[in-house]
Amino acid sequence: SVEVEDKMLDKSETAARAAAAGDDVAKFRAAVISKLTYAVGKNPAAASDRDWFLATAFATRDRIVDRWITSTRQTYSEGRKRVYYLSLEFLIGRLLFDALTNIEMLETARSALGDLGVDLDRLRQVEPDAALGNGGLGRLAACFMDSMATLSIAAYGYGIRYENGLFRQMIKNGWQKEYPEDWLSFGNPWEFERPEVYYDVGFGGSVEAVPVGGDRKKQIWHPGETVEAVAYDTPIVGWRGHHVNTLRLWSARAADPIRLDAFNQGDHVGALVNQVKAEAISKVLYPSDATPAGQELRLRQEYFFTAASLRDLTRRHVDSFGDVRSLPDKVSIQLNDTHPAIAVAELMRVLVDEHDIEWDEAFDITTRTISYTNHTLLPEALETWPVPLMERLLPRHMQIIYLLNAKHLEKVSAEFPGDDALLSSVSLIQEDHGRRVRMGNLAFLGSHSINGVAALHSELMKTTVFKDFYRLFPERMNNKTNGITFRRWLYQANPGLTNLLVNVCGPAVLDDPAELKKLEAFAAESSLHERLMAVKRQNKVALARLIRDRLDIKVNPGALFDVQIKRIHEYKRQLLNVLETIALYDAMRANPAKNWAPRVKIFSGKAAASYHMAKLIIKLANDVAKVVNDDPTVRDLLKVVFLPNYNVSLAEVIIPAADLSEQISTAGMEASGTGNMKMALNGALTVGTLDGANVEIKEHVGDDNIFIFGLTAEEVEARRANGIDEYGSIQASPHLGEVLDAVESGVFSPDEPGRYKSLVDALRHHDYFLVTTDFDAYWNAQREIDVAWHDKARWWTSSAMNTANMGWFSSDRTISEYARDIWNVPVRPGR
Ligand code: T68
Repeated sequence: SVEVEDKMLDKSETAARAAAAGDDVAKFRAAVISKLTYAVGKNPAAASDRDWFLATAFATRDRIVDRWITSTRQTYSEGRKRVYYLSLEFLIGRLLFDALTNIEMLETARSALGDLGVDLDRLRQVEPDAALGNGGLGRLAACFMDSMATLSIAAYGYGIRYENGLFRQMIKNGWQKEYPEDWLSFGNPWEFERPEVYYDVGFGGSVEAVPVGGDRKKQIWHPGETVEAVAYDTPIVGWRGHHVNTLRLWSARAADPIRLDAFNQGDHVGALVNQVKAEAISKVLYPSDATPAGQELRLRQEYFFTAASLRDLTRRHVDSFGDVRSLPDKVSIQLNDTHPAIAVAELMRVLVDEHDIEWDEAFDITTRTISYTNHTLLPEALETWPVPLMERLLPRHMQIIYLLNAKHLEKVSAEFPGDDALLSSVSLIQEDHGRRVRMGNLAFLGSHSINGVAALHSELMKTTVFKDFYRLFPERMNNKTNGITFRRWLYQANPGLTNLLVNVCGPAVLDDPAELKKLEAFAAESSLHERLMAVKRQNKVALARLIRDRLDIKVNPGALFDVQIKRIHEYKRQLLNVLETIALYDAMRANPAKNWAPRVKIFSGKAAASYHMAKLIIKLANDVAKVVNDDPTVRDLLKVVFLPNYNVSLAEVIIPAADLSEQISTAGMEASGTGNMKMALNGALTVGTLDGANVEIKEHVGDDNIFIFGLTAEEVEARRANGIDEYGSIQASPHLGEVLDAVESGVFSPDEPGRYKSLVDALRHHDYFLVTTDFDAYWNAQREIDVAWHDKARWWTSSAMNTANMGWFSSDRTISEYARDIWNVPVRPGR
C-alpha cells in the first residue's frame, strides 16, 4: 500500500499532521464501532466481514454528507447553472475505496480498522459491484460523474435503479451461462431512498383536443396507466472532497394500491398483475450492448426515466428561477446516446401542454437546453421504434414528433427544393420496412450540440450516419474525445505506480495529469525501469494469484501479459486474437527453441445472451485454452486464460498487470474505446488498429511506443465496396490456412468436430470484419512485439513514455471541454 497523503506534505508540516491524523484514526474507529452497533445492529465479536463493510461504508458516507449538503446549498444560493447527465447506464463498480480515496481517508480507515483487527482490503472484496451498465458507454457515465464533481460542476446524473444489474457470467464447459446479478440483496449503504420524491409517469391512453377560445385547441393527454418513479440518491464525491454531486436513480413503483383497486374495480389479483407490470420497468438492465433491444419494456424504461428526470429538473428550475423560459440559461441536459432521446418530445410536451408556451418558442428552449452524444456508427445499433408501438404507448409524443417533423421537412424543402433523397434521409420517420421513429434524428434535431467520442469517430459521423444532418447544421457537430478518471484507474487500481509517479513527478501529479509529462525526462533511465518493473511485477503476481484461485491455471509473472478485455463482439475481433494464438501455438511447437516472448494470453468479457457468434467465440477461446494449457511442449512459452465475469472490479486487477493492450477492432468501427486509455496509462503498450481513440493515443505516446497494424478506416470502406478477397488473403498467408483448417476440422473440439464449421465458413466467404485481411499484419506486429519484449531497455522506455503522455486522456480534460463548448458552465478544479 502507498501512503500517498504523506508524499504531499513538506517535512515541517508532517509532525502536526501526524498528530491530527492519529486523532482522526481514533475518531473514525469510534464512528465505525458506532455504525456497527446502531446502524447494523451487531456487536464487534459477532460481526461478519459484510457487517464491518456496512459499518465502514456508513462511517465513510457520514464524512461525505455534510459536504454534499453544502455543495447543494451553494449551487442553489449562487443560482448556478446545472448540468443533467441522462444515461440509461451507470457502470459504477464498488464505491468504498473510491469514496475513501477521494476524501483522502484511505490510510486513516486502514489504520482505524487495523486497530480493530479488521483488514480493509478484505472488506473491499465483499462489496458487490454496481453493474448498472453494459460496457464503455455506462462506464464513461461513471467516470464523468467523478470528473464533474472534481471540477465542481453542479451536475446531476439521472438513470434507473435496476434491481438486477448486468448478468453474472459463468463459464461451464467453455460456454457462457448467464445468471442474475442481485447486487442489492444485502442492502446498499451508499444510497438514500427519497420516498417523498416521486412522480407519476404516464403511458398509453388518449389525447383530447380541448377548445380554448377562438379556433385554438389545447391537447390534453389522458394516460391509460401510470407508474410512479421514486428517487434514490447516491452522493458522488470529487477528488479531495471539495464538491459532492448527486446521482439520482429512479425506481418504478405501482401507483398507490387504492388507485389500482379503483382502476381494476375491486379485482385484487388484476391489481397485482398491474403492480408487477409497473415494477418490471426497473427490474433489469437490458444486457445487449451496441444493438438495441427493440422491445416494449425497453421503450418504457427510456420514457420512464426521461419523464421523471425532466419533471424533477423543471420543478427544481422553477423553484429556483420562477420561469421555464430561462431553462437554457440555467440548465444543460446531456443525452448519453439516444436512449433518453424521447426527452426532445417530452420537453416540448411539458412546455407546450403544461406551461402554455408557443410551439416555436418551446422548440427554441428545447434545442438550446439539450445536447446529444453519439457512441456508435454501427447501423444495426441505431435506435428506431415502430410507429404503432409509439402511438400506443406515447400517443401525445407521437403527435409532437409528427409536428416537429412536418416543420423540419418544410424548412428543408424550402432550402433544398426537389431533393427527395435528402428529405427522406433527414426525416424523423423511416418509411421503408414498416414505419419507424428514428431516435438519432430526433436527438439531432432537438439538440444544439451533437458530439462524437473520438476525433476519427466524430469525422466519420459527418460522412455516414449524420451526413445529411451535417449539411443542414454543420455548426452543431463537434468532437469530445473520451477520457477516464485517474482516481479509479490509477490511484485506486495501481497504488504502486501512483506512489512511484508521486515520487518522480512530485505530488502535483495527483491534481494535474499534465505533470505526468515529467516522467519523460527519466524515461530511458535504467533506474526508472527497475522501479517500473518492480511495480508491474507485483501487479502481475496479484493477477497470477487470482488466475490460479479462479481457474486453477499457473501462469508465470515473468511472461508477457497480453490482454484483451471488453465486451465480446465480432467488430472488436477477439477472433483475430484467438486465431493468432493458434498460429503462435503451432509455430512454438514447431520451433520451441526460437526466441519467443513467453506469453500469457488473457481474455475477459461478456457476450450478449442472444449473440450466438460472440458466445461461440468465447467457447473457441476456452477450447484453445484447454489444448494449449495441457501441452507440455509450450509449457513455459504460452498459456491462454479466459477470466469469467468481467466487471469493473476485475478490470481493476487486470489493467495494472497488463504488458500489452489489445485494441484490434476493424478500423472505423470502435467509436473510441476507453479500456485502451486505462491500460496505456498503467504502462501497457498497445497493439492496435487506427481506430477510435487509438489514433489519438498514438499521437500522444509517439509512433515508436505503440504497435499499429492493419487497414485504415478508409481502406476498410474501399475493401467492402470492392469485394473482400478472403480467399486471396488466406492463400497469401503463411499461417492462416493451416489455422483455419485446424479449427474447421475439430482439432480444438474433438468432442464435436463440426462445432466451428459455420464460424470458419463465414471467415472464408463473408468476412465482413476483415479478420482474414488483417491477419498477417497482426501476426507481424506481434512478432515485432516479441523482439521489443526481449529488449528490456526499449520496452520499459516505451512503457514510461505511455504513462508520461496519457495525461490528456483524463476525463477531467474531457469534461472541461463539455463544460466550455457545450454546457457553458465554469469549472473549478478543487486543488
Ligand atoms: C461504447 N458503446 C463504444 N454501447 O462502443 C466505445 N449500446 O467505442 C466507446 O468508447 C464507449 O461507448 C464510450 O463512448 C457502448 O458501450 C453500449 O453499451 C450500448 C448499450 C445499449 C445500447 C447500445
